[in-house]
Amino acid sequence: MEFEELRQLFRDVFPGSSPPECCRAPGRVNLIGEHTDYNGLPVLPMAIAQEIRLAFQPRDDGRITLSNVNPAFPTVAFQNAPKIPASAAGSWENYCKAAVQGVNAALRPARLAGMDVLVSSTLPMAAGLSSSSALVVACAMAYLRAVGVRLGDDLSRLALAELLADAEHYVGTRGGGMDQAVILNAVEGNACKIDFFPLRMENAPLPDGCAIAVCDSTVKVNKSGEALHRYNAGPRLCALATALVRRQLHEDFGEEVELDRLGDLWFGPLCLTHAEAEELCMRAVDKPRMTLAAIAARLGCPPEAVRTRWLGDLPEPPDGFPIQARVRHQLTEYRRVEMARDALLAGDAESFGALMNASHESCAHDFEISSPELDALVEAARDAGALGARLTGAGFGGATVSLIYEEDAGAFIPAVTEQYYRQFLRRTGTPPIFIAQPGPGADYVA
Ligand code: NG1
Repeated sequence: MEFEELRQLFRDVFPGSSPPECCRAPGRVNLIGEHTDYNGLPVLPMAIAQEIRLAFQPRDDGRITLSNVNPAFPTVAFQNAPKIPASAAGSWENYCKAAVQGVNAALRPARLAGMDVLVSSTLPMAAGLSSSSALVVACAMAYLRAVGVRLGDDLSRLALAELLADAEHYVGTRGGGMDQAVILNAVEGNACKIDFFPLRMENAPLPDGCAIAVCDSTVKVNKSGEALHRYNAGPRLCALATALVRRQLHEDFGEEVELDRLGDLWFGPLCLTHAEAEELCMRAVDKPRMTLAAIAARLGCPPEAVRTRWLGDLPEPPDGFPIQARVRHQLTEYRRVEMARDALLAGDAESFGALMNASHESCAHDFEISSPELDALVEAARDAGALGARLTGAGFGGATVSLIYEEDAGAFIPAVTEQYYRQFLRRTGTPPIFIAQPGPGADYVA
């Protein structure tokens, strides 16, 4: 829905209101660097043209009413408060609650304002395109207006991205800060390499003539619903790996060494090289699989303590947890992101594509976030001539990204349709593929 129509509709949905303001927040695809952000290791995403659009109007009484032009999302209202009770897992209003509570906690506004909000979207939900973070960002931008904070003047875009990365944990996922960072800071025509703690961004355009083909596997992943536990297994095992590495450092140095996340090996006071970090990690996690009992013995604490502190309800596989493979993915993916950034800066499409392919293999085998559908779709894209193809985002379903020459799109789309959508999914009709160029970040719309 265009903004003009959205403004009109707002006045029907909220009768008696004055003309609303509008803002937009784009979706994103990650080109390389998967499940690395929450470890403090870099990622390389780009914003896309599909976006969440909001019409909104502040109110004085602290009442927040959310309505959606899509009737699948029921209208909800709640009272603003320092601690806002969450709705049932998977409820769409939780993303707005996350944004409002996050801004309240970080900025402590003098008055907890309310707002009426009408949401519309050109961004498919649960397709790995970060519709959830786009909604969080858009709601936060609307709420900033309600509490009189000017984005870019009173609060920088990087600071808002950092605070919203934490705020989104409200919905139960333990994600990193990639999505909020790229959604708020993307620059049209550029992908961006993002580093964390503190947040830093570096822009790089796609190689000449190239575009990203985004193919929806059509397997939906509701990360705040049933897929929550599968997603959180990544952060949980990485946090446990960090504890094992910290233990190893303690043994090596005879004293406690601070290590909050794996990325601190390179960026913290330790400042290790890749080779040193690899050598240390492989000594700390020296078996392909570790049982709960073995992990507890290594950490010097009872198994129940390991469960409570790191694993939660993650079931123990019969042959133990595959922590070594998870760590290997982090180590190799970090290197690939660095090389991918260099390839973009050098305009080297072939190298960038090869790194995307290698990333997919690592996501599939070492991080185990792929699925038969994603593997088949990646293979179809490569067979159709992509320079590189991989799953994008949290995994388990959602979309793939392929680097192609834009002029080849006309041949790429029917070839992938024939191989994946017709054969693998036995579907016909318009294939859920779009060709993307890096889009701009979120903004208010005049
Ligand atoms: P998506 O694909 O939007 O669910 C999630 C996390 C990211 C990152 C990726 C995997 C959130 C909001 N997003 O993204 O931080 O960890 O998975 O690379 O949790």
